[in-house]
Amino acid sequence: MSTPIAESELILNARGAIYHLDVRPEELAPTIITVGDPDRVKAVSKHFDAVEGRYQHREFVTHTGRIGSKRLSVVSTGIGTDNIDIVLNELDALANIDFSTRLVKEQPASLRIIRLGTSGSLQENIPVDSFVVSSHGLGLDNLLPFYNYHNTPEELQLLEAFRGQIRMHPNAARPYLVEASAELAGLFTEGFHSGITVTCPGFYAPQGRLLRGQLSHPELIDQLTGFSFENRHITNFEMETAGIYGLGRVLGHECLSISAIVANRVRKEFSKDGGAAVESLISKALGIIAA
Ligand code: R1P
Ligand code: URA
Repeated sequence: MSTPIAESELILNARGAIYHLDVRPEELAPTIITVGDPDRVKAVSKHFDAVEGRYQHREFVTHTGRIGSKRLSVVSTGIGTDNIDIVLNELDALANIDFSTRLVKEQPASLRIIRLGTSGSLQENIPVDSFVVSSHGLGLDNLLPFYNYHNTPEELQLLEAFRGQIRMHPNAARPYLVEASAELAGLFTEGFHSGITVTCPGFYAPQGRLLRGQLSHPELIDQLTGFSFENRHITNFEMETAGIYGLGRVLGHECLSISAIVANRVRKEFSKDGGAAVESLISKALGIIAA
């Protein structure tokens, strides 16, 4: 027999909505688009035929509506896997916990969670303004080790190859790796590059970028670009994908991360109009999601 989840763990506000997102269970759709930038939420929901609700608390903006008969929510996560911990757990709670009894529902629901973000390319032939589907999220952050999760034998092989080829600083977190939802990845093939996405715990030194000072791992970009195992390569890096894939694995959700490339770190180029690239990714992805 299960016990109700305590008020300190499942935190609900005065309108019965979950603490950080300020969303109630009936206000969330089963297909969810996540974006980093709160302003990007309206750039997604402007494509909806109808918006049924808008919610906001801190950097977490949610719009729920529909395209045709497909009900969708778009949620901003802000930046980083620490925020992903909050967003994925609260989305899961909305779907899988009965807020009136505080009990976990007997039949778990699996959400479809698709990140539409921006990213830096690590390959010369993946130019700015192109799109990358993350076949795997490889986390250099420290989120997933706080959870119990399982890896497939293929994931462990790839991870071992990474750990063998790329020696992280001795005080860095131990890298982890989780594969995308094969079902979702299969929908996004034409017009998308695909490869391993490295998720970093920062934008500057953790992505080999430095404005002042010194890097502890100056070879990081070259090593990530050169990684190869059984014809798999690292295509790009950003700051959320591995956390989304990892918590998707822990909580039983189908997850996919797609990025518009705004920087190419090999060619040292930055998009002249990243906003247009993101707009174009949103239109293309929504066409596929709502089909
Ligand atoms: C850094 O500028 C941010 O951009 C990328 C990174 O993952 C990080 O969140 O994604 P978003 O544009 O979706 O926020
Ligand atoms: N987002 C990142 O995290 N890195 C980049 O280089 C561009 C976007």
